[in-house]
Amino acid sequence: MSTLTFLTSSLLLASASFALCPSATTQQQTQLANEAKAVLDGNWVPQMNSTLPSPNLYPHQWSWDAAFIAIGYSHYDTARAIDETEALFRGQWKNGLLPHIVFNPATDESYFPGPTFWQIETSASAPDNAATSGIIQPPVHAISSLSIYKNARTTASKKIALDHLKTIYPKLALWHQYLYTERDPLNEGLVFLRHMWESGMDNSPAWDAALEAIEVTPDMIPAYTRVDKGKVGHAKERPTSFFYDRAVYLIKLFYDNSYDEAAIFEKSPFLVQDVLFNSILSRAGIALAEIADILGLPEDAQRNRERSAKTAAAITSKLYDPVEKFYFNYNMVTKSLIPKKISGGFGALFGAEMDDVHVNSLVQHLYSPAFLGEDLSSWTIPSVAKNDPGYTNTTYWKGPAWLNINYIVRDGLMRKGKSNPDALKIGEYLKDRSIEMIGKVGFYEYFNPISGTPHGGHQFSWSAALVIDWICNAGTEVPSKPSSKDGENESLPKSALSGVNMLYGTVLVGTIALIAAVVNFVNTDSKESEEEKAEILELLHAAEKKARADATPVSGSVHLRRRTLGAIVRRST
Ligand code: 9WN
Repeated sequence: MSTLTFLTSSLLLASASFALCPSATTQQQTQLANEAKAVLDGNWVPQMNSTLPSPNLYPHQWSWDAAFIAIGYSHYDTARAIDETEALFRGQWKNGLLPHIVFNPATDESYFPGPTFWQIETSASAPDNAATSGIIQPPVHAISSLSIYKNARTTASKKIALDHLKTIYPKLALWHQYLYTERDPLNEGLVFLRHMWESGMDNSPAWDAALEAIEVTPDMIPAYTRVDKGKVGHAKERPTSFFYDRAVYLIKLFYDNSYDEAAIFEKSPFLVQDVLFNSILSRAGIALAEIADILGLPEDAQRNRERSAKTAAAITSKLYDPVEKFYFNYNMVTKSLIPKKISGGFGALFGAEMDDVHVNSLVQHLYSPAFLGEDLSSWTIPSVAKNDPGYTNTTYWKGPAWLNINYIVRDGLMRKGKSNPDALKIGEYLKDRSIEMIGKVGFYEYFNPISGTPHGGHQFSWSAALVIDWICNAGTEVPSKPSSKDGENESLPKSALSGVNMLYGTVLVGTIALIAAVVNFVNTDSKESEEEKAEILELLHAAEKKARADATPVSGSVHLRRRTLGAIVRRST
């Protein structure tokens, strides 16, 4: 690397650290994006090279969390987005299984089930140098790696993102290969899940009937102690002991069978095909094909597209119920659809093959009182239909709204609803209302869908990451007052706004100093091409523009900074 290239890289990366969300159109958006950034940066654990989902509840790295988190980082710190992804893949099993948790050895005991409980050493496929769980989560990863590449804004970050694609592609391909071979024994294009946690929507009422069919007595499972209940506001918001007993029962079944997928498929009482998981897989397959194209691997790209299309078609042919006009999960043990209307059903919009009738049937469901209401009175999509007997406002995946689901459904509505104005309207609504809610109450894990009040873990990373993605990708209005139509007595707490703008200003000053140093260098190094110099100068102009836009009254030195930047740019042109 030449000296100038090195300096250019430093400059580009440094400038990226303050140029968060150039597309933000209001001061409120800029502030919220900066607060979100502070959440992610606060949850970053350098020793693990990864980010905690939430500091009080989840002390390790989780799989789909890491993918959403990397999407957030991709807008301001390409290197960290890559670190996050690569840390997760260090836990990948030899057969391609990407575990739902990669454990942080420093905090082994603060989460149940911890690393020893999984007994992954019973499998010949377990990784040699990482402590992990033995189950999976939705495969958002190819989507996030592609986002890292697409969102890289500078030449230097684009280069490291391309290197990342080269490194990660074989691992992603192995991950998808595992899903399509080990988890699709009937070759339907639909993978099966063997644990509720694999869905990411852990205690959804969709699993209640399957769990009730599993007889568990204390002598059948190892003794265990939960640590989650004392860590949230109300223990009743967490899953029940009935649920945990069955979660543990299944883990024991896995290690008793050395994590052999064929044996588990034969013996497990819990085997489901999940709409959301498969829909994400289908979309991730397209992302994987795009990555293969970027890397010049047309045959791989073709194979990924074909597999993705098969999954997309199978979701609609097997999981769409034309009578209920909804997408349902499928119980492979009872060989029947699970007639529970949950938010994951709308996940079909993200990756299933649909015609206008399917899209419209989901849009009508969203407008129904069971979900958002005709007047769109709910804050965001509840995780379960409000008229389901298993619905509650505050218990985890039994009713509360989760930001990642709203993000996925919103994306699907905008893509699949191009000729359906109602779909586009709800899509916009979901984004605006989610941002409004977070701006008001903070970056929590889940939310009462009726009142918008926050629950579960606080400083929740994917809530922060996805807000960054929304604001950086489009620039959404953040109304100052929520137009809540509370259906309950809960009231919205004030947002815990932080002083990130101060920090922001400090970073800006440091960056300007670096810019000055580089400009001096550019002017004296005649060996470098005019093209490279032009690139740096273009960056300087962009940096000045950005600094002007971002300058806020919190700092008294704004005018000085503007003058300094102006002088630097003039001197160099
Ligand atoms: C079990 C980390 C994870 C999320 C899941 C969410 C919750 C864990 C738990 O937290 O699950 O994996 O202990 O409840 O349900 O989607 O990935 O944020």
